[in-house]
Amino acid sequence: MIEQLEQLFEDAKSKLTTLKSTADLEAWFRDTLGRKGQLTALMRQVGSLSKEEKPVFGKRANEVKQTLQSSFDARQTEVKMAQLEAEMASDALDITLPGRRSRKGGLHPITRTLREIYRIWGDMGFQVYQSREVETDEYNFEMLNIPEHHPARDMWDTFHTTSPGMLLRTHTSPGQIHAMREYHPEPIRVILPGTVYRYEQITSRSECQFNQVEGLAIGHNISLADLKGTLSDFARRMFGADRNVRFRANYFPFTEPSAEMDVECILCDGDGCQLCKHTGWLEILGSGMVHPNVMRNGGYDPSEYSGFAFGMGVERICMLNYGICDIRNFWSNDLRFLQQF
Ligand code: 2NL
Repeated sequence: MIEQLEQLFEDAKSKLTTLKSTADLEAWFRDTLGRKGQLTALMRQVGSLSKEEKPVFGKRANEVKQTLQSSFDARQTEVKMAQLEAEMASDALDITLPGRRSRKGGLHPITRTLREIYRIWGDMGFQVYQSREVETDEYNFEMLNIPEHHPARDMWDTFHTTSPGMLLRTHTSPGQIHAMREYHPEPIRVILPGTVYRYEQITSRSECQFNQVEGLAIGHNISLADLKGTLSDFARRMFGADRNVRFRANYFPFTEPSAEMDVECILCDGDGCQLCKHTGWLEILGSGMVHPNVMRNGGYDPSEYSGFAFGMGVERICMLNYGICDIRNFWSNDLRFLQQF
């Protein structure tokens, strides 16, 4: 029986070295070391041996079992490694292939125009002040010298919310009141960019949502000359150094006096064309000296302080700059339009 054991040992050992798959290895284990395997069967016959043979056989059988088990473990590791290497070789990435170029996005034309405006006002010492889009009636109208039932209210068609007194800002001016109340009694130089909302008919020239940049300068001895000089400088930086500007008297409830600023038509240089409706001028912004009532509402004493304010429509300026003829292009997400920028 000891010869049978040695024979089994030799056969199993040599077979093990020929196995190349995990399935074959599992089969070998079942046949040899498993509960119903040959070695187990042989060891069960130990009872038929003589008293002297038993311990010799038992000791050898255990040695054989342990040796086979560790040979099996080693072979199993070898086979798994070989499999892994084969997989890696066949699935290997070819790092010499050319990469896929990622598609570059572009900035929205309104973003470009806004950044241009920020840069120019930033160079002139104005910082960006941002504030909420949902406002109270008080900040959007009352504090700006636009009382209820006053005909001036009709200048802004308003989206009201279901909360009484809460609305979508019709201009960024309420932000100016927030800025004044935050900074008084310090001097102020801010611009206020942002989306504003008006409940009106949508056409090629007006949407119910658009962007505005307003500005505010408050301090001692700020005069209409400062307004004209600063806004003319802005126009030159924005539209070209040799472009003329003109101011026309106008009315806004929050400024007194008020004026609109035009620049010479950027298409025909003032000769008259379709863009400027043959006037030679393009209207760019509204402005004025801050009304004493508004000054007081912001916390400044109008006998000590004065200031000027202005407001411009970003879409309008962008349309003039790029020759865009329909404002609805901006927010309709048509890539054929957007990819031109
Ligand atoms: C326009 C005209 C303007 C202002 C906005 C303003 C705000 C305060 C006080 C005084 Cl808190 N003024 N803002 C002043 C004049 C004109 O906007 O046509 N915007 C598109």
